[in-house]
Amino acid sequence: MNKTILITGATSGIGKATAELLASLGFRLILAGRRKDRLVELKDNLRHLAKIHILNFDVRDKDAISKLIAGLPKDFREIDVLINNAGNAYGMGPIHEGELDDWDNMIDINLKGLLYVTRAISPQMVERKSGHIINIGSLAGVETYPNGAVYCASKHAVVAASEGMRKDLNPHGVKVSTISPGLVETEFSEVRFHGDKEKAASVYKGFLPLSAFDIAETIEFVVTRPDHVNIGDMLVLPSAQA
Ligand code: NDP
Ligand code: 8X3
Repeated sequence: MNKTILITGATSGIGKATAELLASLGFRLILAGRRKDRLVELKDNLRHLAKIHILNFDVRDKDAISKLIAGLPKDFREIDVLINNAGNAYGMGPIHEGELDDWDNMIDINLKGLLYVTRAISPQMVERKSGHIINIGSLAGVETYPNGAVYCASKHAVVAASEGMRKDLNPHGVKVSTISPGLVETEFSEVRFHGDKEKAASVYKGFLPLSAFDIAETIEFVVTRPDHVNIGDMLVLPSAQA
């Protein structure tokens, strides 16, 4: 496939499964995340399938992002598709007991980080009058639940930013899609509960959640539509979740 795709949050969960699936289809991939060892391992595992370049950055680091994007090797410089997937929840509890550092993490990573990466890459898409940005929202960006006010707010903001950027970029020939998953079993809950594996596993007990691969397949569908088709918004739920 003759497209270059940048995936943020490629070291785990949805981003990693998407990297594996898109590599198997031969897309040229730029894989981003903070855990460099995982990026290196992923590149080693996928290099027989596709051209892979890794970028090691924190989405909160706006200076590093613009430098790394500007310094991409020639083969990877023109990014056709940006998948803004990096994100997590930190903590779960009522608003009056919230940890301020957790709130900063969610807003700085899920919202501001997504915006920084978009700001660094969208100008080249506008210039070429072609490109596609896929933002990973959440069911938490469409509804709210108790003890999740700030994560839900960060994801509502992602959905709003995604709609807004679709309007801004539409006249320039750039497509914007939002994919909003329900519960997916990844490292998400382990991060949310600050490494408590037992508590994390309990989130997925008693029903069959989505797998990261389920969302990777959804992303693949959105990426592979013809140029004149844009999947605007997709809400993808496990059958057990209403
Ligand atoms: P994981 O925890 O498995 O993966 C999160 C990814 O985001 C990792 O690759 C991590 O990489 C990356 N990431 C986190 N913080 C940063 C940062 N500051 N800078 C760069 N990369 C970062 O979770 P999921 O795969 O489940 O999550 C992917 C996306 O899907 C998130 O946006 C999440 O909100 C969303 N989502 C998840 C759902 C679920 O139930 N799991 C449901 C709905 C939406 P590293 O730590 O190496 O930087
Ligand atoms: C992740 C899904 O329901 O835990 O966005 O918020 S949920």
